Amino acid sequence: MHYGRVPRFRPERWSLVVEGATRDGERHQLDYEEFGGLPRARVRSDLHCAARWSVLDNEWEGVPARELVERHPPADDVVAALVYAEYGYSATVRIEDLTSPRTLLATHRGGQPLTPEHGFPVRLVLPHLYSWKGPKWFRGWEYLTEVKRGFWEERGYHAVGDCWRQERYAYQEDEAPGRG
Ligand SMILES: Nc1nc2c(c(=O)[nH]1)N[C@H]1C(S)=C(S)[C@@H](COP(=O)(O)O)O[C@H]1N2
Ligand SMILES: [Mo]
Repeated sequence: MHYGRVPRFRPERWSLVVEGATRDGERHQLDYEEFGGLPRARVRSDLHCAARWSVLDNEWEGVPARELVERHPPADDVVAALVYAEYGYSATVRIEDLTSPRTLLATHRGGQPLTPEHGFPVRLVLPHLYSWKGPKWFRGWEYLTEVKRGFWEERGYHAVGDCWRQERYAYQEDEAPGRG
């Protein structure tokens, strides 16, 4: 389930980017080989689409997002990140959600590399958030000092998107003071 075409993977042109309000003020870029050298982990989780379907019990494998946050940390006043994919798909996530120990830059599901339709080579998996927060064909993030809304957040979806709180729509953002 996604908007638009499945992008073709070209390893020589691919990179992961950490930009925006980084602590050192620099834009950081990792090529495919450097990404392949990062520490890896496995996470078992369900995928919950806000349109009320789920794919239960996925065995994800990849690089914990916090590995990349630790390498290229945000400035002190950063509140969120705009995580993005090929073709401009993006989503707003809080820094604490990005650095959750279960948040993964997933390359494999069920022991197999991701298929092109499901995000190859990398998709972001945030198990406790609705799955629109996790771009397939993931390419990086921009650290934000003020919340900027991503693809679905601009179209009326929730800035946080916690699936256990059923945070689907933007109008719910006022219901939990201090969140979003
Ligand atoms: N790049 C990109 N990633 C995306 C989307 C998209 O449209 N583009 N859709 C999201 C939504 S709404 C869902 S429910 C899941 C679907 O993942 P699946 O196709 O692996 O089931 O991908 C998410 N990641
Ligand atoms: Mo979705």
